[in-house]
Amino acid sequence: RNITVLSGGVGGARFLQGLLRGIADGSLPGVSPDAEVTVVANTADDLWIHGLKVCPDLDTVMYTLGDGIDVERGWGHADETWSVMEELRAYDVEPTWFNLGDRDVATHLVRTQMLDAGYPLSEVTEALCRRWLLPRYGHGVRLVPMTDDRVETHVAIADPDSPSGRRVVHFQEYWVRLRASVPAELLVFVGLEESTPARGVLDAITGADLVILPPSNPVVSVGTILGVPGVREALVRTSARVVGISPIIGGQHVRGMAEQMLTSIGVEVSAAGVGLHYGARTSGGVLDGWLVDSSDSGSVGRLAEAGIPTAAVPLWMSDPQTTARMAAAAIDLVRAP
Ligand code: GDP
Ligand code: FO1
Ligand code: CA
Repeated sequence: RNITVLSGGVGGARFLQGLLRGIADGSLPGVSPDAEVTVVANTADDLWIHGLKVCPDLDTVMYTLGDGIDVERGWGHADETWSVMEELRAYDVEPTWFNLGDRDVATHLVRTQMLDAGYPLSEVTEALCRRWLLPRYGHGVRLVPMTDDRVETHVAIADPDSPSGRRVVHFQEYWVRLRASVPAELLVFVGLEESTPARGVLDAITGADLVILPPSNPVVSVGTILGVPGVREALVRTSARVVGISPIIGGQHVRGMAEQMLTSIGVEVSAAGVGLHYGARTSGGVLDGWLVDSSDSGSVGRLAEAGIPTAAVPLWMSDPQTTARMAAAAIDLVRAP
């Protein structure tokens, strides 16, 4: 059983904890405990800062599945210290709005020196995962970046001082410094159209029995992965069933900035809006099935009419066991009869 998950950071990582729990305890219908999971992670959040390459979604998945994550923050290490940041501030070196923990800095130092030595990001990720994933999951879990090429989400925001009335900031500045408090007037995915899927990404999709779109940000996490040339085509042609899970519950995101991102691209901020945005595979989209939260059960009819079989189940990922039940419902929805 090969399962491929297209993931962002916190939402995708939480979902993966449940999926892996369900695989381990054999509670997923038709999924054997030796099922292998390939995680294709978004890299458009990545940021070069203080000379270091930071890959937030890769690191959030890696630290979460490796039990090194700070659970409350959802990013960076647990029991972190901030001496490097204190020293950068003492030198008055900007930007200081992006916080790098001392332990986290070591990850970025290893990654940056391997990139400088010519290793592609996918091989760097594999090396880092020898510490975080291999001892725990063996070859049951593989984490790959969507591409080895540099891709960055940038956001155009209003700026009265600029002749164009706008200025562009990196996604991380939009989220971390601005807290997505101003409208994202335009999203620019720098380098995405020129990027190529990392080694193994297309095979992971075409060779899977099941592909899952977890409740990650549909625009800047899953959307960017779908935007890597070749990925969408692989999803349409794969013999795998493709099932998605809504990150929007009751018309709101659970955390983060999906509301702002969906609004920016003109997609309705609702479980149905996101499902229709991904589209039914039978009409050129990617979904064979879509999970909405019980509170959104009213949208099941609208989605079914659009050719998207939909189920309404609890979608709050409060703990891995609960999330495992959500994963089971997703698998059940698209299981071959
Ligand atoms: P990021 O890269 O760190 O922003 O993480 P992702 O893109 O993987 O996931 C972010 C999305 O996860 C947000 O849009 C949230 O609405 C969604 N999310 C977080 N927790 C939950 C949850 O418990 N249930 C559901 N359905 N979505 C969630
Ligand atoms: N998120 C914040 O809200 N504040 C931060 O200072 C911050 C630093 C940071 C450092 C490394 C890293 O891997 C992630 C970090 N994040 C931080 C989260 C980051 O903004 C993620 O990209 C978001 O969760 C959206 O994906
Ligand atoms: Ca992210």
